[in-house]
Amino acid sequence: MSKYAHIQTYIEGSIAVIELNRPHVLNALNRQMVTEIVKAMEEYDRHDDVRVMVLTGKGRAFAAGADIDEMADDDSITLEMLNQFAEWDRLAWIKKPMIAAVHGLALGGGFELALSCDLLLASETAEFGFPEVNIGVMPGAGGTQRLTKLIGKTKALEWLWTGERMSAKTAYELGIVNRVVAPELLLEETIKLAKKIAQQPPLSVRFIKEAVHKAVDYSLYEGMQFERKNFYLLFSSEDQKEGMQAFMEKRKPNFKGK
Ligand code: CO8
Repeated sequence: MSKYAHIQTYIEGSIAVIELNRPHVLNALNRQMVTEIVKAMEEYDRHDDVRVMVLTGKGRAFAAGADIDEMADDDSITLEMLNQFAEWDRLAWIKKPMIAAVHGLALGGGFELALSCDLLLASETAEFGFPEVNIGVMPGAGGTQRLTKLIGKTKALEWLWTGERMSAKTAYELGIVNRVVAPELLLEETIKLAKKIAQQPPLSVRFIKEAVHKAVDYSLYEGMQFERKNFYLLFSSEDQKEGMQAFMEKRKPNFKGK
């Protein structure tokens, strides 16, 4: 029996798959579900056999946002005291690659969850949007920030103010989505990409992720200093010795993540 109520998880080779599992409410994110997602991801982040994580949704949606039923009667002070976003923030500290595989709707908190991942694959039927404005609120789990950093102020404001949904094709053209694939191939293609990344030396993958994330917040010069330190640090790894030795011996490297 699964140890989680609202998600299902499994490991396939070196890939961990986390499925949002409240399809009867289009995977609306209630608080317990967010707790479970963060817990599962943190566990996989420390799991020796896992190199990449894939997040997807069961049923016809990825996630239609935060659970409106749960929060409709909340007041500001309750939300402040709950401090639920502290949990979301922990996703930013996950070191391994996280790939969102989005089919159907990714709205509000569901879109924010997908944007918290490093890569995003969408099926042709996927639609993204921030409809919070339509119900008198606004994104609260990083949506205004992450979308703006990805697509710029003017475009972000239009999507956030109108609450309209964007197609997978538009999300691709805006640079939000890595690839758009046929619905029946979504998970297969995502796992294929995850496996390709999983074959790379894990420490390089990890330090590249860190450095690229710094590029969003740091100046070019600060970012380059950070990059350089990570570059030097990799020369303390066995995988650097193995990778370069294998190149010189004209053989395939055997990376161990050490
Ligand atoms: N919360 C709770 N229940 C939901 C949600 C939701 N966000 N979305 C869908 N459901 C439920 C419906 O109530 C319905 O349940 P029931 O069968 O018991 O009536 C079931 O899912 C199926 O939905 P519909 O019958 O409405 O299906 P449709 O295909 O007709 O419509 C829509 C799909 C367009 C997605 C519609 O359900 C809808 O508009 N949903 C709300 C979308 C929305 O406003 N999302 C934003 C929520 S606010 C938010 O995300 C803030 C983020 C803050 C941070 C996150 C913290 C976790």
